[in-house]
Amino acid sequence: MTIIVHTVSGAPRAWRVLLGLTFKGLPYDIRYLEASKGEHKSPDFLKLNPRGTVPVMQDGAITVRDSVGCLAWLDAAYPEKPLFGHTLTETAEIWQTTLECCDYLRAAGNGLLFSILVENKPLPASGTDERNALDTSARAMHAEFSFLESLLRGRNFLTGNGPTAADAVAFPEVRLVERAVDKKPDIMDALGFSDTDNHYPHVAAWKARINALPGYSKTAPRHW
Ligand SMILES: N[C@@H](CCC(=O)N[C@@H](CS)C(=O)NCC(=O)O)C(=O)O
Repeated sequence: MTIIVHTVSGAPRAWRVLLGLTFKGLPYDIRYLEASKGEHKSPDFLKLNPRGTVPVMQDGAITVRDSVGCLAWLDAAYPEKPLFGHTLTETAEIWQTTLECCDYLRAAGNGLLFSILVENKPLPASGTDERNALDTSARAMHAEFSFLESLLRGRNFLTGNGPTAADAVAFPEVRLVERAVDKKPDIMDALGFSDTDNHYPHVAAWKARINALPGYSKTAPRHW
């Protein structure tokens, strides 16, 4: 039976699961929900996930919600090409990096990008409380990019030479920053994000490596 992933196109947390499936080389189908029509809040979808969020993954009779829950379940169900490592040492590093990215990288992204991409607000004037808060968020995101850059020195992926759950979680968060640079170049430039590939060359090479993986293009948001 083919694994089904319910998502909304461009949803970074659901993208994590699509990447995990791709890293493991497992076949899957995508069911796209239209967020603008509220399909992720429909009674039928709420039966699968009462929170009305994506991803939701189904494999036969099993339904799993929450992106990291899905990644962990995939390793339990399909142990080949593990996303969480072969050895206890690898597993420790992958889990800690995965959860650090879930906490700190995602929080930095929310702080930086909500007003820019979701609320569509202009850059607040210098010296205002709103601008100070955005500058603080930008510094937090630069710190997270520097953290990823340091992990990637001398390695192809965040925790070693093959892609793992940590890469599946971090990559969509990083691509979301890149999307903001594409959509709002002036604002992102003012916040120091115009030239991230030169500032963070290991992150840039890592992104290119993930882009080049077989099956990557099926995971990529349709409208980005
Ligand atoms: N912790 C959850 C978060 C899921 C989540 O926030 N999904 C977003 C898309 S990336 C969503 O469905 N948002 C719609 C909403 O909250 O109504 C996970 O990792 O799966």
